[in-house]
Amino acid sequence: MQPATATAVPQLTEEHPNLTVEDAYAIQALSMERRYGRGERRVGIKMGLTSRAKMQQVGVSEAVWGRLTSAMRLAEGGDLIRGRYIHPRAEPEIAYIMGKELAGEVSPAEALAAVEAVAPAVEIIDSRFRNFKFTLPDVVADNSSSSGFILGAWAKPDTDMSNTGIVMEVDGRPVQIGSSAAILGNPIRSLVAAARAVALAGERLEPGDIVFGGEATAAHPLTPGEYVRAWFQDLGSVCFSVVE
Ligand code: OOG
Ligand code: MG
Repeated sequence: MQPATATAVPQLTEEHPNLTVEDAYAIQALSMERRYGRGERRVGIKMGLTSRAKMQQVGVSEAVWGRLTSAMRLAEGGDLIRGRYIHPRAEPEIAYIMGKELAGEVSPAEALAAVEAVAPAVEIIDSRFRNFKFTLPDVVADNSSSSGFILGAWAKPDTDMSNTGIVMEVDGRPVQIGSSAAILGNPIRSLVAAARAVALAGERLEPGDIVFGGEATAAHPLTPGEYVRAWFQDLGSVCFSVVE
């Protein structure tokens, strides 16, 4: 999560080695309450570590989730100000917007029926922990590293998203290539997992909520001067520039 001072802190588990994942979700919920108190609105949720490439990149083997707020949204085609972050990374992701409520145990077909539209998207992750290093409870307490998001144009969810090709380019050069099939075999399973996760926290996905499914490749560390564009087969692209 983007700290006001953009300063890294030691991992929570260094001082509290017995911190559980359950404790960590309680910490996440409390820190989100603070943000809502400062005027930010919850606009949806993000799933993370839903692909093997990501699990390997960070050395954690369980899917996680976090909350997206209104303050995290960056304009499509706009600038990301590097100095506001600690060590930001970009992840191309498929985003869903809900047309109906969804919570609890649902099938992939029920999850898809609750989707209003899908969009190409990029999530900006920026771990609050030094060197982007964390254990599972650390990352969960840190809102699963979520720090920003950029949405492209919404499309009807009738396109088959089970094996969508994804290319992330920097200055026209591909830096990550993947397929949405890497997300739990089919990204709709991420929405199924999201419905279960929010219900366990006593929340639900409401119409208008945005859900980020998690990324299919490893994340790209951002440097000022870069122009980043993520392409998604059948969905188009989403872009932004990194400035000092
Ligand atoms: C944890 C968040 C992972 C994803 O899409 O897999 C995530 C991290 O890598 O810092 O957002
Ligand atoms: Mg992500």
